[in-house]
Amino acid sequence: QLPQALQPTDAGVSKSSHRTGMTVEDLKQAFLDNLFYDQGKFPALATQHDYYMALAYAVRDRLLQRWNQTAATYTAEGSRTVAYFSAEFLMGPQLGKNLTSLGIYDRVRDAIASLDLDLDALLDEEPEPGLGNGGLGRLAACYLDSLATLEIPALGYGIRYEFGIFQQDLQDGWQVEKTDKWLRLGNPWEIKRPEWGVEVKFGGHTDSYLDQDGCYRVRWVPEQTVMGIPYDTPLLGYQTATANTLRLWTAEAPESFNFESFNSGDYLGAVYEKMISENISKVLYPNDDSAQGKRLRLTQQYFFVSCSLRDMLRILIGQELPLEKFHEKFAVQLNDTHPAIAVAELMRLLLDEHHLNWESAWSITQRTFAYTNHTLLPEALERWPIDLFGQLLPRHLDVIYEINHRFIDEVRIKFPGDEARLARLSLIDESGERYIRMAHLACVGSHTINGVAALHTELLKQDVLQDFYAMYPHKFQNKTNGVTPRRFMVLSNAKLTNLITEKIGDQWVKHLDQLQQLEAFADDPDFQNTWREIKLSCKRDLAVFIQQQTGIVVDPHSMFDILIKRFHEYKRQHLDVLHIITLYNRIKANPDIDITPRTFIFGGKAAPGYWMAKLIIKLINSVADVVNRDPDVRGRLKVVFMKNFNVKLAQRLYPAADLSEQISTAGKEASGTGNMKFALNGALTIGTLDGANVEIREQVGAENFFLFGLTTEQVYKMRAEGYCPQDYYQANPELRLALDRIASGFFSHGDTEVFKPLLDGLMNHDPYFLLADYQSYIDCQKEVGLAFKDTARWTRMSILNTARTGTFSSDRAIQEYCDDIWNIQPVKVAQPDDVPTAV
Ligand code: GL9
Repeated sequence: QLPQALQPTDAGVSKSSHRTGMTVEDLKQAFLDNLFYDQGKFPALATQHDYYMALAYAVRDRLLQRWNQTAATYTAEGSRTVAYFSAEFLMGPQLGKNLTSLGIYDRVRDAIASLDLDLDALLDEEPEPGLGNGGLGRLAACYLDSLATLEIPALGYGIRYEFGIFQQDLQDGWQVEKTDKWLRLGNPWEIKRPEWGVEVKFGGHTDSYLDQDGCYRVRWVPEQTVMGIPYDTPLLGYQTATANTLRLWTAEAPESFNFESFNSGDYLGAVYEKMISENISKVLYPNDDSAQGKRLRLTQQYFFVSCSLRDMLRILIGQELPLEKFHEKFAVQLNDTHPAIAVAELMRLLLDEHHLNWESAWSITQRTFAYTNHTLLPEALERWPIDLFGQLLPRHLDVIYEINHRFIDEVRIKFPGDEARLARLSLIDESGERYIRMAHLACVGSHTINGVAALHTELLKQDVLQDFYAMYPHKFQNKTNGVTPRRFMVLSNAKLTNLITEKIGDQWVKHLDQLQQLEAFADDPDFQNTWREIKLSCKRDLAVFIQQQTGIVVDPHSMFDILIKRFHEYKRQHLDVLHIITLYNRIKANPDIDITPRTFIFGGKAAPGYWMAKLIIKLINSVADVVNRDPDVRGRLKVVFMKNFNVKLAQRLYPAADLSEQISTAGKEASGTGNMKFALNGALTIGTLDGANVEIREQVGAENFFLFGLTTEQVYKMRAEGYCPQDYYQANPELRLALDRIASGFFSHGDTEVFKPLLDGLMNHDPYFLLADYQSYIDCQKEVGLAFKDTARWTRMSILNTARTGTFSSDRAIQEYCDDIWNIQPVKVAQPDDVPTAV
């Protein structure tokens, strides 16, 4: 029951009519009013973007009604809340998503059509909020969708980067980066909350003093202050009234920042300071799976973590709860180590600002945080040079030393006399230049540590975090990743969604396991036909788009063989290229050879400083140029690189895929989530036993999955015994021909230098075992080609892939986090219609 003061939330607010009404007429009227009153336009002057904004605001009004209701409910009930801390949230466009959640997609289409406008064109106007690099940021977005859909009180906390992930362009086949000005035309989904701004301090030094009670205390005397200003975006669950909040922080100069310099005439100095402050939230670091150790990056991490913890304390105190209940009110999930500084910051806040003793503060801290590890790559483990860290956060350095001191004592008791172990476990790396190890801080400061796929969690326990596993075995859990079927099926694949709903009803959208019911139709010829027609129709849509974007004509009847993900050597996009070249060479040797026609589609960005990844992009485009033009190929092979891969583009690609390429070196990909999106949309996977591929194969059945390549154990063994890629080159004529063709300049207008670094790397080191896995991949691809020709078999496999991937819903993953890590229950929010209306 809501207390009187909060009931109802919309007392005095104009309701029904077009402000919140859900009829086609209401929606149309809201749209027209917004165009006039918010955009200040009438049709003769309005742009497509004005129309998009008018519609977005109409939709937002409906969200706000539910959002206020949700906030009132949570406040009244003092609900336990998940705080998901993440430096990245790759949300994707919001308009379509919100129409789906509200269940008004078709009505809005009609309302818009009745004005002779096209909803698809308006949806296309929305710029992508690209506040993430890839899998890790998109996972955070899927999890927020599931949290709201499962009616779990939750806040996403992160950074409102002014420039998100760069836009990728191609020049002469090379990647070039352009800044992403996603906020240029305004963001209708966010609400600025300056009244909840907080101050964040940096730099300076610490000193000690005796307080009034004669207690020895430490105080931080910082040098610089910036303001963190929150911007809130409502996130509505799928056909629930629960609208949670994504709260992203922008850095601003504090109001009083420049009075002295300003008054002393140093106007430029004052403006400079403002500029420095605003730099903090200016741009997303575009590195995926690698850490750089840059000062601004640590500043960003501390900035958003400090803002968020202060915000949570405000909420706690506002609800008149004592500090000792912080961990009862909030469960904080650390999305990788990017927010791990939160462990030290919460300690500092409790000790220095709220005067708790160490034991109480530490107990609260450890019971608050849980940490998700997302990578096995050593280069991705964040470490901060002590000097840099101490300059920026001197007080936190003290706190970390003290945490370490107590932790090392604990280790000493458990493993007496094991000095090497102490050095390995220490929060401080002292093997050379001294560093703070953020993963160690996260492990010590959290009650639970989880990996993101079964294999990944095992490898964490045996390898990367084995000493922590020995120390705290009870802390380790697996939480296999999941993806939201709302965005990656309902919103992006309406045709398949409708077919499935016709067959098994609509409950599968929230209970994805129910897709199992499709198994009954896997061999039904009528169902198979419809299934095939839908896939073909999705491929036709994509073919049109490909032609618009690239000028390349592709055949929708050919196999759409898709590899989309960030570019990285371990993901082995170049292995796919070796397959293309091998097929091409076979055609050149025997132009009448019978091969299954394929369209190879690539997409993905390379980190701007990752030269080898950029060279692989260039290679794909170079091979594409030759293969696509060669008349001998007779259209049997097409190679397409779709530039600027992002959520928007991804939504066009998954539904049209026949084959999903998941070909990383075993033991390198923590999970992958694209693999799940493909399988859900009925694509078959060719993949290694890596990440979640292992579990996907278990679910869909080995006979419905194309497996190739070395296992993790075999890779480890080969590495230990000394791997010689040259041997494979010498022994395999097709492999040799493929590599020689690249080296000869065949794909580079005679230039024999350009791909040399790539080839030298493969021939001499090949750390990702391409040459070792080549033949197995080629053989497996042959199986794929044959299977595709057997349409009944292929369709059956495709149906079974969709039917058996329900477990990869992010709802399943989030339910496990709720039960096993957060200990949190849903809170029912009343639907607007159930709410008593104000008179
Ligand atoms: C990643 C892993 O590499 C993926 O295998 C995993 O699926 C996701 C989500 O758990 O996390 N870790 C990581 O640093 N990135 C991942 O994708 N990087 C990016 O965000 C691109």
